[in-house]
Amino acid sequence: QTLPNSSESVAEVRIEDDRTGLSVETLKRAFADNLFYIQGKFPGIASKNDFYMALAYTVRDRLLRRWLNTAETYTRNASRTVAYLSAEFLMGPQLGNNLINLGIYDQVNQAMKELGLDLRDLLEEEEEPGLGNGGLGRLAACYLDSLATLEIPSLGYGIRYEFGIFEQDIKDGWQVEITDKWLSAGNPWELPRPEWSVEVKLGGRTEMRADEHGRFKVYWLPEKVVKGIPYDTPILGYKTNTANTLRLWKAEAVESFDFYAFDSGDYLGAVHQKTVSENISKVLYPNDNSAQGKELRLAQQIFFVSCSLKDMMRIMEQQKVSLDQFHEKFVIQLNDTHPSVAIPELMRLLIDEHDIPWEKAWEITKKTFAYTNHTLLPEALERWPISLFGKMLPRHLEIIYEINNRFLDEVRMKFPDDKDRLRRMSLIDESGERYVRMAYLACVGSYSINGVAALHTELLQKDVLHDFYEMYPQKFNNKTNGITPRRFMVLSNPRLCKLLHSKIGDDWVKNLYEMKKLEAFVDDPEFRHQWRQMKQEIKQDVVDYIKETTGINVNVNSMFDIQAKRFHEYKRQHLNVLHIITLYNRIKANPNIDITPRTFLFGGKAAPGYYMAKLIIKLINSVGDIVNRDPDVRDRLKVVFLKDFSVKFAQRIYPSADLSEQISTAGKEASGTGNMKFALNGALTIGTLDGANVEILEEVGAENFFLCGLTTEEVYALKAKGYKPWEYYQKDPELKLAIDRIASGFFSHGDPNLFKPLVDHLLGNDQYMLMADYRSYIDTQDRVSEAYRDVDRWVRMSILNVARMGKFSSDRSIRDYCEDFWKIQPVKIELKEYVEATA
Ligand code: GFP
Repeated sequence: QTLPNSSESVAEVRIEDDRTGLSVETLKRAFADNLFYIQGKFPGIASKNDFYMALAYTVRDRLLRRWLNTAETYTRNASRTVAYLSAEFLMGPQLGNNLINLGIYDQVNQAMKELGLDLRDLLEEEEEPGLGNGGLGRLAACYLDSLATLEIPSLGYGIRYEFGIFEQDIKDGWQVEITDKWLSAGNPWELPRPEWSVEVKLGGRTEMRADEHGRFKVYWLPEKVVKGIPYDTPILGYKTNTANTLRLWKAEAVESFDFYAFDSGDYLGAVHQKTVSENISKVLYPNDNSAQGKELRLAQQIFFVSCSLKDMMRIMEQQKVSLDQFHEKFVIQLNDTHPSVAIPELMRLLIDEHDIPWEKAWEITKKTFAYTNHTLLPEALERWPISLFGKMLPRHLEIIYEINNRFLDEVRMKFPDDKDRLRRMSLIDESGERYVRMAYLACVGSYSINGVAALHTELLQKDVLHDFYEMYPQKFNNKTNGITPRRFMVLSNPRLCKLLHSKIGDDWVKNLYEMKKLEAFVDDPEFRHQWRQMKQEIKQDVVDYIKETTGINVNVNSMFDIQAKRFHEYKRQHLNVLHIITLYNRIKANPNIDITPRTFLFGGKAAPGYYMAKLIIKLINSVGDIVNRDPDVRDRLKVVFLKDFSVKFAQRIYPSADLSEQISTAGKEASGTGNMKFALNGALTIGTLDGANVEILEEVGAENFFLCGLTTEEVYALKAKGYKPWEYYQKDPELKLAIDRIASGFFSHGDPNLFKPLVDHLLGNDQYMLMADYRSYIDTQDRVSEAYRDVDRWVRMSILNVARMGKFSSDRSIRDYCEDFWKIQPVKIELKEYVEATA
């Protein structure tokens, strides 16, 4: 398949050598060379992984030239830089994306063909770095792509987890977690930079003593020191010469062996220290939206934050920028509160290690940080027990106390005689066990605070951070999330791209608003026919994939109704299940009923400790077992759970969707980004007025969106009035029957206990208000079914959805960040033949 404009390379290359050349011949030579010299194999004995590695190195060589030119330019200009600090980067496979961004997908495809290999097989071979849980980590990855594409100097800083998000298997309908081993076959994309290692202190105590000038200073006497080693991955922009850096830190012991212990015969003791240190970057916490206050997690946070800040200081020294100018050289974006301990850490570095007075250090700090909030769920807001925090970071706790004292003075001044406000806003929660409130620390220490969709920002201001909004209204702003059309369209949906290319060219890849031009073709019957044809082909691929992986036969003409995202009660996959059961019940009551055939596809992982989410997965599989086998259903409904949702998986599945399920309880989903990926690929959305759904609806038009459920105000009002889920159940016979079927054990081999916790929840307090939204959801689904039967109307709506998605490119988001408060300009990278070899 031809990708848009892919024969055009990013830049003219003057010397066509084996490390830089982009022609099919050179690529073939380079590939053979890498197979031989790096993998040490000849084709006859090479494994698929060897071929993948040889190709990856071939591509990496081509990135390096751009990467070094970029680094050299930034160094020479001492360019202002965005440092994006994130505990998660859910990058997805690198090879395909790099081929797209380099503009050599077709050449490589051809080269592989001539060598008797299939590029698609090699792309499949890549183990993706799953260094994130879901939306937050994937957003960080989209933003890196856009930063490079927009030629903005930037560095992503995070943790090089040895084990990323677990692999999900399904056994007897239940989720089973398997350790991820993404590094086991080697990672061709990274370069270790041991020479830039730094040390991070942990634990111990502080002490006040005089320095050599007789001035009293605080000294931190740590209990332990860990080494951080940076591993760099180039992040190439789409058809630019800019290749920025993702720098991930690996933890190691300062000394691999404790020689004293070793000499005295305690071999295990000697390696113990090494193990303890390395644990810090061992594994990603597979949490979503719950903050657990675990010691190792705090260690991970201070570890990568401290490494990154010291790295920035090293860069400044190298570029001869004075530390007073920290905030001019760097803007640090905090991706949620996970890296917010950077605020006291920067203060500590400036004051304790560089003798900058408090006031000055605080000025610099406040002008450096910007904070993005990603959630409204109270249980997701990080707070650390003082006892744990003080034990691990005694100096930081002192600094936080001092920040808090000065901050509360400010509050007192602005709101005199308001004791309750002081209590509410204190960085220390003293209502019971004492905690440090990290979101509040982030608000006080940053000059900008943003939500990730308009509604979310509004709710932050009204509710979760209301006091801070009253205190610092000027800091608050909205930055609606976006997604990169490179990965989630060009790479993942070549069929649609080809069709778009034939009508509107491909300027949309860099300017998604260009998609608007599609509207001109919506009335063209031939185009609509092609659109439908294309969709069928994509769906057929997924039908084959489902058959191959699950053995289930799926009807390609059925509506593909997909909900793919993390499992969480607020996302309400179980509301979707109630719809499936309702349709099933209608068939059971009347086997000849005229029903629009649907295939319900689910994908997503549940946090290993989140019982209810895991039970919902089991419910889906149990309902599927019955529905898929019941002869009365006559294949009109199919339920498929596709295991191990990942970026790779997402790329395969989004293009096939007819309907995208975005049905969170209003006010709970901060933004959502899956909603954007589906719509950009031509799915219609059934959704609540939540997160970015609100803006998607605004853009595509209410007539092209299936809206359902309560609004945020209605949710609040209903809760205030006293919500009684039981009454909805009693009043609605379809709802009652659906719940009764689950409760009776119909889907659990007669066992009424299996799903009892779920049923009790729904009829008891139903925190996420499924009972209240059920009827609206079902009626809307009935409208969806009807609309789907009108093929022409459906295709029109699908085209218009794609055409109107311009706003949701991550390029737009990044541009907004740059213009509004990063205050940073693009820097053009000229591709020189050589980067100076001498200093
Ligand atoms: C969180 C929020 C989402 C939001 C993303 C990115 O996602 O609504 O779209 O962050 O801002 F919940 P998770 O990391 O929880 O998936």
